[in-house]
Formats: sequence, structure tokens, C-alpha cells
Amino acid sequence: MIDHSTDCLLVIDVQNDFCVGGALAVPDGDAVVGVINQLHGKFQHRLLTQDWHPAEHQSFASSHKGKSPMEVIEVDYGSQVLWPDHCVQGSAGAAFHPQLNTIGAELVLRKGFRAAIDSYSAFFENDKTTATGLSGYLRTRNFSRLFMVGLATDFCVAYSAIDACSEGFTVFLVEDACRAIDFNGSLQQAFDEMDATGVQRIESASL
Ligand code: VGL
Ligand code: ZN
Repeated sequence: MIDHSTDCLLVIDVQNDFCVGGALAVPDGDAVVGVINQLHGKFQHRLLTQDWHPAEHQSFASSHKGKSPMEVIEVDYGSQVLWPDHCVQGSAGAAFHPQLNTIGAELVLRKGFRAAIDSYSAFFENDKTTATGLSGYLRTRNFSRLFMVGLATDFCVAYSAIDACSEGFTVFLVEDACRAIDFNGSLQQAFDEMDATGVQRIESASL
């Protein structure tokens, strides 16, 4: 099933702040670590992403007077959910989960480092035009199939999967290797959008 010449495991944001006790803890987020480590052993090529925000990032509620986490505001590029401060560059919360196998990763892609633009997707920032360069990297290396795992299903994983499809990659979402924030119906919406874009949903046992 896995073809080492074309396939790549894309591990999205498995960082302390998205795990139990973290600043933006995803329910049961830690549960992905064991599954992802098992997959790590099956793939030859693995890439990690790391949410990596400067302090006072625009997506932080604390950057907006009178605003609370989970409120939505309008910014230059449209709606933006406001989050608790998380994944601040260099902080312990921004580090990968200590049990995540990062050794074999061939690339660590940091995103969300521009103070004025959030970046859920590993391909395009939330303005939908600023590219991270990942498409070019993957194409140059002749990868065509991407297997998406990590946190959170309904935000960074879904946005990455949808953009990857639009960029012409064949995309699999490994459902049991992801966990969701599930805020205001965001998980159902993410599944609907992924299904409509052609993201294929699979379980890790099939790999
Ligand atoms: C994420 C919200 C804010 C994610 C990152 O990794 O899904 N969600 N920053
Ligand atoms: Zn973030």
C-alpha cells in the first residue's frame, strides 16, 4: 500500500500546547502520538509541521483588547478565530510532544510566523495567497501522495489536506491518527469540505 517513491507522511502540529495540559489542548490529543509513531516506522519519508507564532500574534485573543478566546473577528483576509496564546516561538508549548518520534523527519516546516497572518494550512497561510513553499518542495522531491495525521483534524489538518488536494496531490486523512477541537460544528464542516475536495479518509490499520 505504501510506495516509498511517491508517499510521504505529513505530521501536523503534534506539539505540547495542543496536548493535555497545553494552552490550546485538543481533547484526547495525546492519543495520536502512539499511532503516529507506528506509522513513522512504515513510511520512509516523514515531514513535520510546527505551529510557530511570535508573541502578540494576531490570532491571539490577548492581542485584542476586550476579546476572549474562541471569539471570531474580521481581519484583512476575512474571519479569524481568536485563540488562547499558544505555540509561541521557542516556548515549551511550541515544542513537539516529548514522545513523538521526530528523528526520521526530513523536513520541519514552521508556519504562522507572520504576526499579521495566521496559517492553519501547511501550504497557504490564512489569506489563501501567501505560500509556505511546501508544494514546491514536495513536487521537487516527486512526492505525489500525502498521508495526513496530527492535530487538529478540523483546523490545521483539514486546511492542509484541502490545500494539498487543490495543489494536485492525492491526499489521505488517517482518521485515527488525528483528533479535533470540534468547536461550533467545525469537525462536521471540515469532513464535509474534505469529502467535497476529494480527501480520502482511511484508518491506520489499512497501512
Ligand atoms: C491550530 C488553531 C490555532 C491547529 C493551530 O494546529 O489545528 N489550531 N493554531
Ligand atoms: Zn496557531
